[in-house]
Amino acid sequence: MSTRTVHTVCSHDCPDSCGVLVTIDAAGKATRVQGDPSHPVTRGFLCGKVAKYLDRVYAPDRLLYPMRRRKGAPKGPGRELDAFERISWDEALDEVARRLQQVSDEHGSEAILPYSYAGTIGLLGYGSMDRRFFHRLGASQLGRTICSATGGEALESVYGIKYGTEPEQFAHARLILAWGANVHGNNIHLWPFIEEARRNGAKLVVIDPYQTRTAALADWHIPIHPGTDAALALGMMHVLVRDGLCDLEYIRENTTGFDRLAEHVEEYTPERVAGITGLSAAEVEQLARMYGTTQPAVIRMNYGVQRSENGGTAARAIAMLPALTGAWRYAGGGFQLSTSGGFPFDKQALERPDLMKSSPLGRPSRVLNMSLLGQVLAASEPPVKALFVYNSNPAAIAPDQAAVLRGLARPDLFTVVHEQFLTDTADYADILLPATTFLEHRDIQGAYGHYYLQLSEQAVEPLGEARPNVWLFSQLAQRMGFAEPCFRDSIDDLIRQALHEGKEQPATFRGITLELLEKQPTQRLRLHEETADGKEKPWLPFAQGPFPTASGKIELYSEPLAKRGADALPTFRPPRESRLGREGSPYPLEFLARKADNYMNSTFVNLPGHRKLETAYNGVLEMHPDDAAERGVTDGASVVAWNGRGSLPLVARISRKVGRGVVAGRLHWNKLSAAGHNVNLLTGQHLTDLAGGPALYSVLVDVRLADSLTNSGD
Ligand SMILES: Nc1nc2c(c(=O)[nH]1)N[C@H]1C(S)=C(S)[C@@H](COP(=O)(O)OP(=O)(O)OC[C@H]3O[C@@H](n4cnc5c(=O)[nH]c(N)nc54)[C@H](O)[C@@H]3O)O[C@H]1N2
Ligand SMILES: Nc1nc2c(c(=O)[nH]1)N[C@H]1C(S)=C(S)[C@@H](COP(=O)(O)OP(=O)(O)OC[C@H]3O[C@@H](n4cnc5c(=O)[nH]c(N)nc54)[C@H](O)[C@@H]3O)O[C@H]1N2
Ligand code: SF4
Ligand SMILES: [Mo]
Repeated sequence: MSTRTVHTVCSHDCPDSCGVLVTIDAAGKATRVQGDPSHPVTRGFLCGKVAKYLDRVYAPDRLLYPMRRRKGAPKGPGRELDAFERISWDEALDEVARRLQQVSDEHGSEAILPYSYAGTIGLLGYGSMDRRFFHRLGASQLGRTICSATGGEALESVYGIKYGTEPEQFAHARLILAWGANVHGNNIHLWPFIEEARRNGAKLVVIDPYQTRTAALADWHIPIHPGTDAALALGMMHVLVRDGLCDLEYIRENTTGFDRLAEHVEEYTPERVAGITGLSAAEVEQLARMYGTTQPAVIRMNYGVQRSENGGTAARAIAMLPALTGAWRYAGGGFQLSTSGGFPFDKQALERPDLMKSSPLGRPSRVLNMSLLGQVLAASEPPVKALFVYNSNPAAIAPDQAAVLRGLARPDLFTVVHEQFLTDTADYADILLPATTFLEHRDIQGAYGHYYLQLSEQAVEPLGEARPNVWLFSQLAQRMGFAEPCFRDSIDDLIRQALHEGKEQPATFRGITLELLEKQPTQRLRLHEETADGKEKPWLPFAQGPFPTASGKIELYSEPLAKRGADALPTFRPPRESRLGREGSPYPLEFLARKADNYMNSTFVNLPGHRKLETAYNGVLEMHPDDAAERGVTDGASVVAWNGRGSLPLVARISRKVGRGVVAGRLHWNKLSAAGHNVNLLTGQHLTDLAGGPALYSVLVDVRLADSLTNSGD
């Protein structure tokens, strides 16, 4: 057989979910990856991270065999693979099953905690057989809050569902606000649509405390003070109401609570908002008037906003703006945070929460918040005695790293890690299991940045003895003696269940079956109606109600939140770790513990080619010249950024990418960093105002010159 091409989907945690074509040679080896040109949104190109994906798949440091920690080898970094001995899959599965059973017998099944996030966002790899397994086991449930839960709850509180403007429609916008959204770095496939709009005269405004590539390319960059977005949105509302720029007809028909909101925003005058956000009053006016007088106007808010302590409220307030101006009526107008509400997969069938009833507990188990991993491992009742990590690298990505690492180092904690590489977390494993990449298994995938469902075919045989998540948890279920037939479901069974095949399918999935996906792997969700003459109508998700909220309207005032004692109307409160909320704190600088443009959270950091592209930022702290001068810090100086949670050695880069009072660093691997820690040494376990997310972007630090440290970050 000669070469062939297989359709796959990039499964990294990115809004774009690119279609990826993989070329396979006669020997079954992948020789090339390229963007699928027929994908209407991702249109044939890949980001720099994945364009070199074969470097990752065939990396010499891939984990290829199950391994067990050698007797006496201490947990933690420093010994690489020497700490482990190779074992067979049979031995590994037997041992894991035996140890989990033992923990369950001795401490109760809730002493077992799965820890997973979005290493793959392939539907089955992200959550299917694994969920079934832990539900049946009676393990603690994991509150998956680390990324988007806060913003998701905010959006649902206003609109009832996570829908947003289609990316294709951005081309028709006249005004685009990228609000806490690093489009160019994190969501590159939206960029060509924005450029198309700009060629037709649209303006791009970026609201971000950091001058990202997106901001540098914008018509107007507003370097807002971190955590003050709610105030800006409320100030914009003040001007919209005051100057009669609201679409009162839209508001009357579709929203509830407008009168109360209008009264509430009276106090958010441009002058007051200026004092909070760092903009001038004239800029607040200008932004509000620009937004209120331009249609179609679209807001691309990404998850940057909701990572601050009161980010849930901020996200709510920003999400309300298009409801006030009626921007939802226009093709190319509206708002996008996530499109995931477009994919009504049958989660009940996939995850089977009902299996908790058949567990030793006989009831739903407790939920432990993944953003509090440090605390959870230090103290919970019953204590966590077994941790099963997959799709995640908590040693690097979870906040308050010192606490997390203390927990992972506990000798009495039995830790399983299913991974592709020897990550910072894998260094703490008792049993280390090799996982496949998206080229090596079949899955289906929705997206959170567009409305196409795709089949990701298996392109190559698994490397070494690497195995997919579904296989692992199915095998473990057999080892544990779980008799339910669902544990023997194949990947294809799971796909059919997810699509509600054989049942009444939700309207947006109508006719989408595995069989169809095998013929045409990219399927547009059935959202669009046709006009009488056969043309397609633009899909306007919120042009009119009813809305899936309690009131059936867009909720500008939220009764459900009021009932929980939360702010029914969005109200600005400064994060405690911020310049306005710091009262008594000795740490004056706001620290942005950012993502890297050339990594995906902590993924790709181990690959030399990717690391090279990030050279300018690895181990670097960006500082405003005035903040640096005050501390005698010069460009290239070794510094320490510190707070009550830790001291992190970094190299200073004097930069106007950050404003006065803000410093920034980027995610990395601990063990490839100078002092064995990354930026999460400084982030904390304080939570956001909605859904218990991590306040990763509400962090105060101070910075001083290092005594005599040299930094080896490459
Ligand atoms: N290259 C790359 N792409 C990625 C990722 C990656 O690590 N690298 N991660 C992926 C993941 S997991 C996600 S969730 C998405 C997230 O995509 P984004 O939401 O775009 O991600 P962030 O970089 O967290 O935040 C966006 C911007 O918000 C800014 N920001 C921080 N605090 C505030 C604030 O208080 N107000 C405002 N207005 N802005 C603020 C940050 O400076 C940042 O530039 O990206 C995905 N894509
Ligand atoms: N300081 C700071 N901290 C952050 C963030 C930040 O912006 N700043 N961002 C936060 C956000 S938005 C997120 S989403 C989280 C992300 O946190 P994580 O979801 O933990 O993301 P990654 O760091 O990409 O680690 C995912 C791991 O899963 C592995 N993996 C990939 N595919 C598979 C698979 O099929 N099976 C198995 N078993 N493993 C697989 C990869 O090799 C990788 O090591 O980090 C959060 N932490
Ligand atoms: S990381 Fe995002 S942009 Fe890059 S290939 Fe994957 S889906 Fe596309
Ligand atoms: Mo994320």
